[in-house]
Amino acid sequence: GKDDHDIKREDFPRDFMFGVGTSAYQVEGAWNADGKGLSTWDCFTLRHPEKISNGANACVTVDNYSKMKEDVQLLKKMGVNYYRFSLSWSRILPGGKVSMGKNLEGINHYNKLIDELKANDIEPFVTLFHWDLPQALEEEYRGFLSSAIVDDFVNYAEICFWEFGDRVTNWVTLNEPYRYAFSGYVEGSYPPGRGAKNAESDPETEPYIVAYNLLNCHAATYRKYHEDFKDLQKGKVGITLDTNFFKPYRGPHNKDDVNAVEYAYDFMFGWFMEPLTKACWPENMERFATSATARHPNGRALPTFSYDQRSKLINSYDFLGINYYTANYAKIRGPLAGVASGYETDRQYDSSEVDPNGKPIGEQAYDGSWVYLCAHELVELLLHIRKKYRVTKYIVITENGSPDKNDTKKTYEQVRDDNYRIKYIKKHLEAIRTANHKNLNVKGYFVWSFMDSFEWSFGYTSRFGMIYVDYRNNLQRYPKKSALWFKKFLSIENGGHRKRALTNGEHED
Ligand code: PNW
Repeated sequence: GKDDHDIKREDFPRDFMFGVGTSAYQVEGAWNADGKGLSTWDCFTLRHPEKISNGANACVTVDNYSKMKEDVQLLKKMGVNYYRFSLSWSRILPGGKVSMGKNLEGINHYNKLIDELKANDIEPFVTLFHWDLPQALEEEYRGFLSSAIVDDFVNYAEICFWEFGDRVTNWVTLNEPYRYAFSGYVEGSYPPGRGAKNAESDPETEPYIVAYNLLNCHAATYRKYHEDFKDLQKGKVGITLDTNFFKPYRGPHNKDDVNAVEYAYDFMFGWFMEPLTKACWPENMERFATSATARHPNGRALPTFSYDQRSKLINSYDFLGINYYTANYAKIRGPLAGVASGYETDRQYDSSEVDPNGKPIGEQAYDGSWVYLCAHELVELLLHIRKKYRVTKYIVITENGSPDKNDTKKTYEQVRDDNYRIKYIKKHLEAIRTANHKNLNVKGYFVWSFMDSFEWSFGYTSRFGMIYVDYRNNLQRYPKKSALWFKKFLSIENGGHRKRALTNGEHED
């Protein structure tokens, strides 16, 4: 059949977006160079080294800020036609707000990056916000806990559209608002470190307020682009949501776990997708998050979207970005003992990476990793999304990838033959081919990540790159086997858009 031959470039339309991704805080370094202001991640890693493996930070990381041209050459060699990266808000607006002044050197850096990409036939795919909020806004009004963020976000976005929109036509407003709200305000593992374990915070309301403000930032930015820039710049504005695929723990006949699957979507993907499509919260979220509690004896309520916010939200995306890594089992759970009431107790389900017999849900990247290879589940996820949320706009897989198999090993020799990653990517490309045969309208695929970099809580202990970075020797870059595999897959012989550009010392197999 048409779905079972080895995956080829020709299985995808010529204008399919093939790329790799990074984010500003993870790769740039240059944390205080050329007028950049501090971000919440700069401050958090320095103040809370205990929250990051080995107390690491990304003040320097892989120094993509200075190695920008070299890195664009690596992208070119790889043969990708798109590159996804994010802008550092505090590099452009050091104090977060326009009134505090623009940083022309920061703007200039991104102008150079964008020009360099275009000169090498690579289209920029740009995320406005990949979690690194200007610290000044966190301090002034507690960042996304305040609706004051919306005007500042839109003003920042407007500067980006104004400065870069003549050359950038693919925009993502937010990367993974779910993880931003969950890790920052439930787990407390990301800045601002709030949540159940932080006595000052209110886990019953804060994650929901943050989600509300994130959504309003997104929607207002989308409308701003369509009102003031779209006619001239002709670009697209989307949002990137992260979701796992969920399966009922005890199988499809267990009603409780089938409900748990619903709750899992409602509290992860639907948390953002329902507001974007219906301008309201998922019904189950309304049901479980509005009860009377000790902290809120008169009952607590989810934030309500005003009429104006609703009309901005509905269908406020030209495409839907999805970050897909793995699947989980969902199982129903009763009241939670010993956990502060809030988002975590509201969601009524536990996730599990193994079935009731202890069998893992897919091939695990390495012992202890959260990534399992569950590629066919991506097809099911896309079908589910289309059905449940009636998504008809095109989809871009904005992230998909795996950490190195042997994650404790550090040398190039130990990780260069990344066969697990090659298999992982191949299987997901096959899944996308199948999805498109079912008219699921996937127009792009970005591997996470272009190169090894600062992996948030994991610091430098988890490597997602197709390019290896030697942290012990001058941050030298070397391709892992997957980079060469991807290059071959994308090459002209396979119907790729560009001639092969193999040079000095590189060999194919
Ligand atoms: C995403 N989890 O984050 C981010 O968008 C990237 O910046 C990040 O490097 C990449 O995935 C790989 O982790 C996630 O623990 C972080 O389930 C953690 C999880 C999922 C996504």
